[in-house]
Amino acid sequence: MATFKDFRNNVKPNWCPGCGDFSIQAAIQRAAANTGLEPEQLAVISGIGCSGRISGYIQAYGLHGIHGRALPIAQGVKLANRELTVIASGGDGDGFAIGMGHTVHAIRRNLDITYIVMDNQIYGLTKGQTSPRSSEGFKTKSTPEGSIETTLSPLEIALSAGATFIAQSFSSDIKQLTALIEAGLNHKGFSLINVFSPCVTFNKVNTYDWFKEHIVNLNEFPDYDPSNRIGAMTKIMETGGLLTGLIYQDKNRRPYEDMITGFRPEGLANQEIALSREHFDQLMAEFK
Ligand SMILES: Cc1ncc(C[n+]2csc(CCOP(=O)(O)OP(=O)(O)O)c2C)c(N)n1
Ligand code: SF4
Repeated sequence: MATFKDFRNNVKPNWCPGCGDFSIQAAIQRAAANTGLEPEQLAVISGIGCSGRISGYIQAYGLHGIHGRALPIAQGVKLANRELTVIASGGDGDGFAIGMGHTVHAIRRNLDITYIVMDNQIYGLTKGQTSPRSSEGFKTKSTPEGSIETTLSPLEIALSAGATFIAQSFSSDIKQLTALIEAGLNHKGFSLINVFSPCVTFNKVNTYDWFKEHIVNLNEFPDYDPSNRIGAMTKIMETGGLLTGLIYQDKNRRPYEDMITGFRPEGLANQEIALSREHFDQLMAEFK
């Protein structure tokens, strides 16, 4: 059986020392091993951004895609080979700015994919511009006088869009993060896991200390019920979206791929897809 070390490759991440993304990489590797996966059973599909590099740092199938397009690619991979476990990953810019349309529809489509957003509340790769996750008043090169836009709440949007699994974590809490990724991998449907992942180089506001001070762990509420959708929305709003833990899960809705009629359970790679002579002649006859 594979251990987390089997999900390591020999590519050295070029993230800045201290970047939150390192812990997310480690948590994915641990969660994959804990759920009994082998590297060849996993595909990690990422967008573009510092965070998007993650697909190159995990020993598994992988694709470093296009900015904002991790989810369309990941959904295609899952539909083509439902035997693969598919993780999509990228930054808050990738998923909640340019890719937001895909995110909302992937959530409501509910294919069995785990989507891990590395949320540093800034555009890291392009050297520090304001993202939809940046706070009002946030000063960067793109908003030198402070952002005058409202901060996007992806958790509220996900819940409204019909999400079946929503969790949030912090890259420093690797124990909680690993457990939530495991829960996402085990969930039959689309799992959104938003992870606060400090950008130590460009975001001097939302630092490790800032998150430690502001995060509200759902463990503090022993009566919290993640199957209660209204309760989940209330808690997200009450905490200003800064809660961590399993926020919402609907175990009853079936994933998209289970509901498509005529969709064969075995992956394309294992199907006999060559046309028989008879079938080929039938098709050709239609063009005569
Ligand atoms: C279509 C397209 N538009 C814009 C860019 C430029 N670009 C690359 S990464 C990025 C944003 C990076 O921020 P985020 O997705 O949050 O990831 P991070 O680098 O912070 O991990 C942008 C705007 C691009 N590569 N492709
Ligand atoms: S610029 Fe920020 S997000 Fe990018 S690697 Fe460095 S610390 Fe991480």
